[in-house]
Amino acid sequence: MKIDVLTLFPEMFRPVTEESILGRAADKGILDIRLTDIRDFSRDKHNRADDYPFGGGGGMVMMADPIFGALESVDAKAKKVIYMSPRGKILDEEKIRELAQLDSFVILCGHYEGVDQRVLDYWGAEEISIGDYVLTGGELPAMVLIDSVARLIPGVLGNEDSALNESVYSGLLEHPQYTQPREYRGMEVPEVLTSGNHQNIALWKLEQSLRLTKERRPDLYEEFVSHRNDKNEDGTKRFSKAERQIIDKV
Ligand code: 4FD
Repeated sequence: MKIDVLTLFPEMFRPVTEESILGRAADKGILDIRLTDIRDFSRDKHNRADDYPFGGGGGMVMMADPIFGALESVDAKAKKVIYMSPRGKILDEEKIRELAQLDSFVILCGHYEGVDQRVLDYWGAEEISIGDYVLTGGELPAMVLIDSVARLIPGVLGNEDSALNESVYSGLLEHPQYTQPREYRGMEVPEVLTSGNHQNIALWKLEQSLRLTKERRPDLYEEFVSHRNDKNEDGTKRFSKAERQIIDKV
């Protein structure tokens, strides 16, 4: 997957895109993140990329021309253009899965009070928000988007931390996790997890996920429970008798 990022601060992305899991994906050739400095496309004698807003109101607005130049340089007419913005639709797992299917897309990062509206209108930009709060720029939201999409691309995560692991009981919060040592400062790991009984372990995880979801996210819990009798594609039941007993108990 190729992702073009248009920003006034390309250096912000290097540590995130070159380190750890995303860096390894780049080395493997699975992920190609290209950084474009919008300022390189300024034709102003002082390399300006922003100006005062028409109509007043304070702050600065990123000018259309450098952004048009940057978008043309990455052949954005043929691609989906995403604009990180507090006005956008809030990012969720459904949108992340949709983007993970694409071969390429472009992310535009705004700063100050955002970009000239004509950029968004002309390029048909899709506005995406990572939550109801305002940041000084779209760079951190872009990194959140990139990370969330990248981990769904086959080969990016090792088998160990595969995204598939989560989809088993998707729609529920994750159960608690433990690792060595079995006892730490008097606190024991739940015995079932060290029992070697994989059926009991799976049921324990389901029960923990259900309890946590009921307490913290009653909306997700109600949605999950309403599907307790669903069938799989092949007509078999989605949940075993033991699983349905747990669901009814919680
Ligand atoms: N919640 C988000 C995105 C960008 C941002 C900006 C208009 C400010 C938060 C357009 C105003 C962009 C988000 C830059 N803050 N700040 O996803």
